[in-house]
This record gives sequence, C-alpha cells and structure tokens, in this order.
Amino acid sequence: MHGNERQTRRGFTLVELLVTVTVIGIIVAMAMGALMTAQETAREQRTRAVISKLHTQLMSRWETYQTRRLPMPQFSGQAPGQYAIERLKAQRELMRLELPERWSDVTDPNNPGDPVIISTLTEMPALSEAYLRRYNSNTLNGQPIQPSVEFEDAECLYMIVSMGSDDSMSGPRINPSDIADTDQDGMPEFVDGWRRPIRFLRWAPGFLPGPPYNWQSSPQGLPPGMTGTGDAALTDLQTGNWVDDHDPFDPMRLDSPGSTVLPAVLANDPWRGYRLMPLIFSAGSDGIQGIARAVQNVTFDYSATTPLANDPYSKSADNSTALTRMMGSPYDEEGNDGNYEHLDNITNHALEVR
Ligand SMILES: [Ca+2]
Ligand SMILES: [Ca+2]
Ligand SMILES: [Ca+2]
Ligand SMILES: [Ca+2]
Repeated sequence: MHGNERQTRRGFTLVELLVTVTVIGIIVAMAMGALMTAQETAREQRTRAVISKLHTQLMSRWETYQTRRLPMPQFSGQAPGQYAIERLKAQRELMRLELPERWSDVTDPNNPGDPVIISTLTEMPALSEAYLRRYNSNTLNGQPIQPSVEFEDAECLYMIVSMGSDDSMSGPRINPSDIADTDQDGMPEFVDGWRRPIRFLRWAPGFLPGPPYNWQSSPQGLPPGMTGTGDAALTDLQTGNWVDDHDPFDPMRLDSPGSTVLPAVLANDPWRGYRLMPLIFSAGSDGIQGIARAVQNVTFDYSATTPLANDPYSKSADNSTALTRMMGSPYDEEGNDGNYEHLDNITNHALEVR
C-alpha cells in the first residue's frame, strides 16, 4: 500500500504516459479516419446529385433530336435509304453542334473564332452561333481571352446547360456553388464534390464501367475480369449491341454491317450502330479520369472524321499507347500498372442503372 501511495503522489510512470499517449493517438487516428470517410461520402453524394441533375437536363434535350426539323438539302428520285442516311448525318451534325464536347465543335480549330465547317446541314443552328459568340466574347477580369483546351468538355457542358435552359432543356437547376472556373480561363465548369470539373463526352461509344479491353482486336471478346458476355460489361444504357439495341436515331438501321449507303470501309465494321448515351462523369476521389477522349495536345475534329464526317463511332489514338480506341474507352492513364483510374469515377450511366 505504501508503494502505491508513493506512486500516486509521483504521478504517471513513463510506461503509463507512453500507453496514454499511444491510446490517445489511436483514438485521434480513428476519429480522423471516420471524419475522412464521412467527408469522402459527402463528396460522392454531392457529385452524384450534380451529375443526376445534369443528366436529366441533357437527356431532355437529347430526346428532341429524334423529331427535330433538320435544315438539309431536298432529295428526290434517290433510293429510300439515301434520304434516310442523309437525315442521319444531318441529325448527328446537329447534335454535334448543339451539344459540343470540345472547342473544335464550336469553332473551326484551323481558324479559331470562325464557325465550324458543316457538311450536311444547309444552315448553322442558332444555338451553335450563340456558342461561337460566347467563345469569341470570352473575358477574364475584363480582358479578352481565348478559352483554353483544358477542361473544354466540362466548359462545353456548362455552356450547353446554362445557355439552353430556357427552351428544350428542363430539369432541376444547378446550385451556383457547384460552378467554378477551375482553370481560370473565363469559361466556367460544373464541379464535383472535390471541386474538380465534371467531364463530358456527347458520344462515348467505347465507355464501359469495368476494366478496359481492346475493342479493335477483340470486339466481341470478354474484357479481363468480367463475367458474362462481352455486352454485359457495358452499361444498360449503352449495350454495344447494334442488333438488339440499335441506335434509335437510325430507325432504318443503315448504320450497320452490310449497309449499302455507308462508305464501304464502315459497312465492314462489325462494331458500330448501337445506341449511344452521353457520358457525364466525375474523375472520382483519385481525380484521374482514365477515359480516352483523343490524344492530348492534338485537336480532334469531328468535321474531319473519315470517311464519314461527324461519325460518333470514329476512333482515335489514346493517350497511353498507339492503339486506336473509340471515344470513352477506359485506359490505364497513370503508371501503366494495371490499376485503372476510371473505376472510382462517378458517371451518369451508373446512376441510371442503379
Ligand atoms: Ca479551359
Ligand atoms: Ca474554365
Ligand atoms: Ca478516377
Ligand atoms: Ca494506373
């Protein structure tokens, strides 16, 4: 007893102090961990909410293209398929101009500030002219500035939603706190829960949520790590199946293998003509998109896709390899280590099938 009393008077022993410090350390780490997890969850939820709103607004516009009047040349005397393929081409050109995903959809990349080159439509859509005016009148701190290519897809998405909300676009409005100009070029973007731009591909034929595979060398093959059929790797919105789930904008199924009205080289391509869904996505907590959208620093121009202009299924070399892939294909963006950075992305496709 005497010993204990002396100990109490002395205060903590060194061992007790160390144990106490360690326990406090563990408690703080656990609390920090829980706080971080809660913070990440809140960021994810916020991101889902914004993407969900954007999806609703964009899809209300998307659906109008099936019935929109198209300014296109008069046709007479041609085979029935000829008018239909011209209409499909005009439809795709209109979608490209009214739903831009890169500055080359807004202005001629060879002559920035000039209108884009149109190939099928006989007049420029008013909305496209409005985008070009916005592009040409862009300022930062009162000084004229050309918008930068960085985050051009995110900036185009903002332009589409903010300039189109009065007519064909309906749905919940986006909170002003979800808008920022991340790259400081005068053109705002919608931002995710991590305050990074929300990315956009109008046409993302190569997109799949699971691990990537090479669509060109094994178009029907099973992606590594996936079970079921190859199609099952895709989202319910974009099945990759042109037979059972054909592009609804192409009711005569002219964009399909064996087509007599497509350029011959495309008519032999077994991997096109399926339903496409725009891709709106956040890069997720890692901040890396891991999604191919053409080679960095090289302008991809849909007016110059060959042999068919404005071809949604056209391929581009991706950023990591010499492989050519369809837009939206996942790829190993960092480290070339088999860890795919798109897997933590938050997309409108995943929200829809949830
Ligand atoms: Ca920019
Ligand atoms: Ca910007
Ligand atoms: Ca990511
Ligand atoms: Ca990686």
